[in-house]
Amino acid sequence: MTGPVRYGIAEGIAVATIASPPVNALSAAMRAGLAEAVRRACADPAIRALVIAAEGRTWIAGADISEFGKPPVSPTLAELIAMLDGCPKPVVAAIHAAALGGGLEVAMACSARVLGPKAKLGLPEVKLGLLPGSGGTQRAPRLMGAAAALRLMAEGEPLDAAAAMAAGLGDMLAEDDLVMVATAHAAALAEGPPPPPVSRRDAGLGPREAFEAEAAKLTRRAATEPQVAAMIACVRACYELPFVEAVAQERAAFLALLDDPRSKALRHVFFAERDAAKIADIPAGTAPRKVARAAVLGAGTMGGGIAMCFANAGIPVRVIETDDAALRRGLDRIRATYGASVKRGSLSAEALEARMALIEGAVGLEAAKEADVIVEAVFEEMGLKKQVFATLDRVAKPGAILASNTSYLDIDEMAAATSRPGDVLGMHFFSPANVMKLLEVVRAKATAPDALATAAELGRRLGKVPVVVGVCFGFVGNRMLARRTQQVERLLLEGALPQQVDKALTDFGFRMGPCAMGDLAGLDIGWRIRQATGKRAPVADALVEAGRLGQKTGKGYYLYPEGARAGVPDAEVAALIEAIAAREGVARRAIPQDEILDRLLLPMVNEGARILEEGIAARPGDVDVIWLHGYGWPAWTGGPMHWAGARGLAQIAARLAQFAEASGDDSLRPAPLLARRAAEGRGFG
Ligand code: 3H9
Repeated sequence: MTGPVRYGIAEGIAVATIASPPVNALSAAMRAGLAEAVRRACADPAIRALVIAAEGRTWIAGADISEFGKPPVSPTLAELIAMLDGCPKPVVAAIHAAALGGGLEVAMACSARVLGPKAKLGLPEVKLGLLPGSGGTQRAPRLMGAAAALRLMAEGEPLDAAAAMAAGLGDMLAEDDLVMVATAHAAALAEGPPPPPVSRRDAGLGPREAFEAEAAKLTRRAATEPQVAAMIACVRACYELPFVEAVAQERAAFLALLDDPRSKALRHVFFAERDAAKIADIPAGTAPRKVARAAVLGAGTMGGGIAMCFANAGIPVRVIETDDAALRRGLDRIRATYGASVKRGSLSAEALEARMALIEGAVGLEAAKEADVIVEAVFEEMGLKKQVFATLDRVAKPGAILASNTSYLDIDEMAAATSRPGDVLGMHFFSPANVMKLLEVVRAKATAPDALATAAELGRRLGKVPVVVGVCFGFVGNRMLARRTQQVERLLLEGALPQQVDKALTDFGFRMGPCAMGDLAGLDIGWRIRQATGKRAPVADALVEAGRLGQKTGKGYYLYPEGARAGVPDAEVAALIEAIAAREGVARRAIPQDEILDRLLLPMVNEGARILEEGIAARPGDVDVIWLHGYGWPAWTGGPMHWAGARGLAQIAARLAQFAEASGDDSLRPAPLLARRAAEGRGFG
């Protein structure tokens, strides 16, 4: 048998081996290969049982997500699974790595599962806005109990081999020789009476009360995540409906979810995240440079957070400051941040010490000379940055990556301060750097392809989602954010209050609105940038000038009585805004929430279109990934560019034109790319 499934026979046991790189997804060809193996094993009287094994980094990663929404090709996964379920000879799954989604559903339709030490079993469909759609909601409860199965599906996180054994998903653990052990197990099963198919093991469901208690814990999520509501209903059907009817209910629910815009958006995110890792237009096979040691310049909040990223990834890092006192403060802050994780129970005391042991403090730039990558996180001032880069040019070893963590300054200018601009790029972390997933890798004019590949690979080693962007003021994320910030200011002057602005965004799905966010970060940050760039924001400036810097001073857009983390609206702020509006000659009016939302989001989409047209971002999905991982844009809307496309660019263009008309601000006119795509009836993708 050719194709992705090899068929072999050893001592009366057939072994079907899957090899379909990269992840053994259940493509049409693979389903056909497996179905053929089952048919052949059943038809051959010399065969007593069948083992399904696989090669590669996963056992089966699940259904082929890229086939979703296309016409079904027989044998469908449901047909294959029905064949396995009805197979008169024992079928044993020999699982060496991840069996996810449809992959685990295949395994659960087998008579038994033998796990290798690196096996991982999970049903991650929830993350794609789906539920297991090939009998998983019926078989997992019969193997592990309905309550535990519901938890597995709702969390979407895989169990490792030991946990899967304890849960009842695995029948046997094979420390080594997995296929041999599975073959022996299959032969043993063939000796006795055939094991009942999992579809008939109703005794495994466990008490209904335990399931209902688990379902009750998911009430809140079920209200907003349709896939969670559907999985509760399907698992409940285990108790109420015959297996075949319950599977039909699951199928109908799966198809309905597949069509839901939220699932479409989450599937877009899945591929966009993976595409973002691909760097356009660098020669194929460009090898990244070796990174064994790092240095971070600056032990402030940002520098400290970046140093923690290296230590968390097991990379020794030197944190460099200009004097002992600043260094001490920085190192103390890092220890305190780790200490908080130990208190919360998310880090052990030993791990804290192990990570601190990887972080070494030093004074003076000479200390950066052994590092393979140097990230500067010094004060945002071009003169200082250029000085730092000129010094690094002298001290850094040849081939070291010289990276700036600047949020908006010109990296080309910094590169020009060195004699090795090919080694210079941006690594823009987001605050708090040790937590936020996004890393903008900024490609300057002269950045060498292998330097870029190194930064992107390093980003992944640090557990980040790296996205390559070009040089411009604020790069992608902050450049779009500036459009939103501008609108916040105008909305406040024209009639909205901070709590109304924030509510528009939290109702949309952001965890926090821009005013609460500003208070958390400190309003002085934006103020300092405006001072340096000659811009003004009457309301935000007035708050800072009145000493209202945000949470750290107990008041900003909101009041924070006695160190409270959630702010309360403050009448003083309302009065201040009204006074400034009067001073600026702006007549205030009640602004409906949908207008607030559109005025916050549409100018960002417009800026995203300009960014794409200028080539600052390579793909619309890259812009989405940046907003999802750097700014908390709700994933189930797919990110700004996907969301805009799904809503309809024609409508967005019309709305922007209205805003431009009403405000006299031409920058709100639909960007050429947006206008073109709107006219063509297309999205950005
Ligand atoms: C399902 O099963 C529904 C059923 O219940 C019912 C159906 C009727 N399909 O992540 P990586 C590609 S829903 C298609 O970088 P890693 C991926 O795009 C599915 N393609 O590797 C990438 O392509 P490229 C439930 C897939 O080693 C390449 O493989 N299963 C699929 O870091 C490498 O991926 C899931 O949700 C797929 N299912 O991580 C699991 N999976 O190179 C989804 C991957 O062109 N997958 N690709 O960019 C994962 O979580 C990770 O890929 C995995 C490997 C952990 C497996």
